Amino acid sequence: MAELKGALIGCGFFAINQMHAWQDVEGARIVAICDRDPERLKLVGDQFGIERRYADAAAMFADGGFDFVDIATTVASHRALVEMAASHRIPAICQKPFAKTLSDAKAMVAACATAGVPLMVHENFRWQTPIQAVKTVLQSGAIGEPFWGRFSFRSGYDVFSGQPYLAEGERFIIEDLGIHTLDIARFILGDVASLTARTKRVNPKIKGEDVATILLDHESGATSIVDVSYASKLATEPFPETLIELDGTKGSIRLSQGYRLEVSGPDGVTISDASPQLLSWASRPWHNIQESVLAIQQHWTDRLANGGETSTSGADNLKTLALVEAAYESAASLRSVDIGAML
Ligand code: NAD
Ligand code: 89Y
Repeated sequence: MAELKGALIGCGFFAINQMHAWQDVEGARIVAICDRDPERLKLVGDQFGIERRYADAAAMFADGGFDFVDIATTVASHRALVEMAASHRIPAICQKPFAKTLSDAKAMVAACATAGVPLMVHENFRWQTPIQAVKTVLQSGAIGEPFWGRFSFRSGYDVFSGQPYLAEGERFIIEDLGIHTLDIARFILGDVASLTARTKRVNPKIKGEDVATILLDHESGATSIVDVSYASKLATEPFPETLIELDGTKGSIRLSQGYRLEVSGPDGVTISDASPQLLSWASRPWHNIQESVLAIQQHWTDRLANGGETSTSGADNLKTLALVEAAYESAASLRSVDIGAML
C-alpha cells in the first residue's frame, strides 16, 4: 500500500506535536503545509523539511497532490476549512473544538457526508494510555456494571503563555479542556441523556470561566461528575492528567495522580502503572498528550487505508460538542439540559 500524503493547515503551537507525530506514523507523511503567518510557515517548513508551503488554503487545495488534510488551526476557521476540504473531496482531520456552535458542526458533518469523505475530529485525550487502560479494565468486566464515575482535571498550570488566546475568549475551560474530559466521560460510560453544570471564573486576568462542575446522566443509567479547573493550586501539579474514579456492581477503578491505576474486584486489588511513554520528541509534562497525538494520527491513517469509521468521527463528536454547548446553557439558565433534543 502506497504511503498516504497529507497536507497540514495551521503551523502554530500545537501543530508542532502533530508534525512530529506524522514523522512517526506508519503509512502517511506530510507533503505540504499552510499558514497565513509567514513566520510560522517558515519555522515549521524548515524544522520538518517541507518544501511545499502556502499562505492560502484555497491555493493549496487547488494545487492538490495530497490524500488528506490535517486542520490544526483555532476554531474560527474550522467550518470554512472543513467545507473547503469537502468541496475538493479530500478527507479531513479537524482539531478540537470542532466548531464554534453545534449547528456549524452539523453542517460540517453533512458537507463531508455529501462529498463521501471521512471526517475525524482530533479529539485525542481518549487515546491517552491511562484512559485506554481504564477502558480495557472496564470492558474486562472486572468491576461489573459501572453505576457512578468522576472524571477530574484540576490544575494551576499556566496554559496562557503557550496559548494566549485562551485568556481572551468569552468561553474558556469547558470549550478548551472540559471538551476532552466530557469526551472521556462518554468514551468510558457511554452517551449522555441530560446534563447540569455550574461555572466560575477565579483568575481575574482572563475573560472566560476557569472552573466547571458538570453532572451527567448517562443513557446507561450511570451518573458521573466531570469537574475541571485551571484555578487549583496543588502541592504537586498534575497537568495534564485526567483522574478517574469508577464504582461498579462488583468493584471499583481509581486512576490517580502519577498514572497509578488501582482496580478492586471480587478477586482482590491490583495496582499498576498506566504511565504514557516518553516519545523521542516529547517533553514532560506534555508527553501524555503527545503520545495520544501519535495514537490518533495512526488510527486515522489505518482507517483511511483500510476503511471504517474513526473513533472520534465528526458524527461521533457532535455528541461531545452537544455536551459543551449544554454545559454553557445549563450554567447560564441553572437548569438541566436534555441532550437528545439537541442532536
Ligand atoms: P495557534 O494560534 O498557536 O496556531 C494556529 C495557527 O493557525 C496560527 O499559526 C495561525 O496563523 C494559523 N491559521 C489560523 N487560521 C488560518 C487559516 N484560515 N489559514 C491558514 N492558517 C491559519 O493555536 P494552537 O494553540 O496551535 O491551537 C490550534 C488548535 O489546536 C486549537 O483549536 C486548540 O484548541 C487545539 N489544541 C488541541 C490540543 C489537543 O490536545 N488536542 C492541545 C492544544 C491545542
Ligand atoms: O488547548 C488545550 C488542550 O486541548 O489540551 C490542553 C490545552 O493545551 C490547554 O488547556
